Amino acid sequence: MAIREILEVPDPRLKQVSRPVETFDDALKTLVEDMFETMYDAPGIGLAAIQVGEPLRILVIDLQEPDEDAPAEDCGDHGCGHDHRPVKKDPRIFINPEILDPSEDLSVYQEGCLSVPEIYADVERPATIRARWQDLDGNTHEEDMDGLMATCLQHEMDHLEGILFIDHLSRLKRNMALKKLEKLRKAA
Ligand code: GNR
Ligand code: NI
Repeated sequence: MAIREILEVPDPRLKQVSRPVETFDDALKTLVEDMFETMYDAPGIGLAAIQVGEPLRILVIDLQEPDEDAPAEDCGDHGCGHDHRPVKKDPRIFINPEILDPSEDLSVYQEGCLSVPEIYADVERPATIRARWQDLDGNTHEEDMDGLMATCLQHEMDHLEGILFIDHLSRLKRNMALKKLEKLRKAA
């Protein structure tokens, strides 16, 4: 297992169209493990293989939402007043994913991207989708998705086509975001 370097804009590799996975072998399992390790370390809720430089149609997602069944953990002495509910671990793997019948109604979500660090902007996408994908053994699955899962899967699927969330913004807003990122980098 290894944490891999995450490519950032304006790396031209992020614009590549990724190719389908054809061999479901141990090398694929190792890449998926590395992707999870890289995503959790970042931390992020999703990652496409091209973000670690592999132009293959592979996504990993873990929304890391609070576990509603678990009791809130005691803050102990530090008494910060936050609800320290443990997150529910839900690692999901999507190989050669497709989107079927996206809804006409849209939902807006403030998105971010590990390849466009520290920039956040509202993006409108179909609110619900049906997804089809393969698992590590090559078996096919289908599922209806909504909420953050639908948003995140569409964000990740965009990466497979070389599209970033800032490409959904007006040219003005995209240029403003890229300028801000440049400025943040210079300050660092
Ligand atoms: O960590 C991430 N958060 C996020 C928030 C809203 C919509 C999409 C995402 S995905 C992003 C990780 C990432 O860049 N995946 O490609
Ligand atoms: Ni992203």
